[in-house]
Amino acid sequence: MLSYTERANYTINETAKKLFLLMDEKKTNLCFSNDAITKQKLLTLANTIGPEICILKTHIDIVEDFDQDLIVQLHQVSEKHNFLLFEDRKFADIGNTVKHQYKHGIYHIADWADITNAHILPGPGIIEGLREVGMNQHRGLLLLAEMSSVGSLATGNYTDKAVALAETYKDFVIGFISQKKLSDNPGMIHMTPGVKMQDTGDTLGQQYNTPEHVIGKKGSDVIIVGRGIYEAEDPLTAAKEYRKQGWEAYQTYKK
Ligand code: 5BU
Repeated sequence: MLSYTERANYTINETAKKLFLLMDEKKTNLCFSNDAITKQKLLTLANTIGPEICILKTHIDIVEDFDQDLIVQLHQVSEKHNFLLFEDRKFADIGNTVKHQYKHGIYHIADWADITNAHILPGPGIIEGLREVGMNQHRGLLLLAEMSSVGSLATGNYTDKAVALAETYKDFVIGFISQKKLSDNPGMIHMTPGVKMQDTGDTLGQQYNTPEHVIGKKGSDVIIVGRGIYEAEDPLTAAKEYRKQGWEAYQTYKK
């Protein structure tokens, strides 16, 4: 396998290139899922965990006191600690609608999120709609090829279709949310949620694997960790541990 830096040469998408280089430069393949529901909590966590991560993932629509200042501050924190912003919006409508959801409304996701993601259920039009907005702003899109939850319907042919669609739109699609490596194209990035060291799942269908399993055995690139970090007694110490394990797993896998 190649290093992340070498893999930057296999993508034409600027955000993907930036991410690959940033991962090697900062030596981290950890994405922190910052699922805080208040502005203060979200920013405090972003500042604390920021030095350990390559990406901060948000669900901006769960923040009760959302305002434009949150975006300004989030952007500042991302510059200070050098990580990318990923809004886990999971778009799922027809092209014309997602275009508006991405660009307009309260959140203006395309204006600040380097990366967002989409289901492929509606077919290629969803990618084309998002691409019309995102390409101008040098953004990247991840396709939801698999999910971490029990009984997920994103399997088999559906997953294969996501891989094929990614190749068709590789100027904008930078990779996948998946549970394992799916594409042989080194320019495609695989990000995996459902990562926690202690538990095997929660009461609502989430299923967990370890960083070593996800990166070292399944060949993914980026671990996405939420509660494993922000519910830990000491979130920073936990983040450092996930970072270490994720990084070491890729170095071993790469050989
Ligand atoms: P957790 O606290 O580490 O379980 O949070 C996982 C995060 O990843 C959470 O924000 C989910 O919305 C997100 N997620 C997921 O858990 N599983 C999936 O298949 C996808 C996203 Br796609």
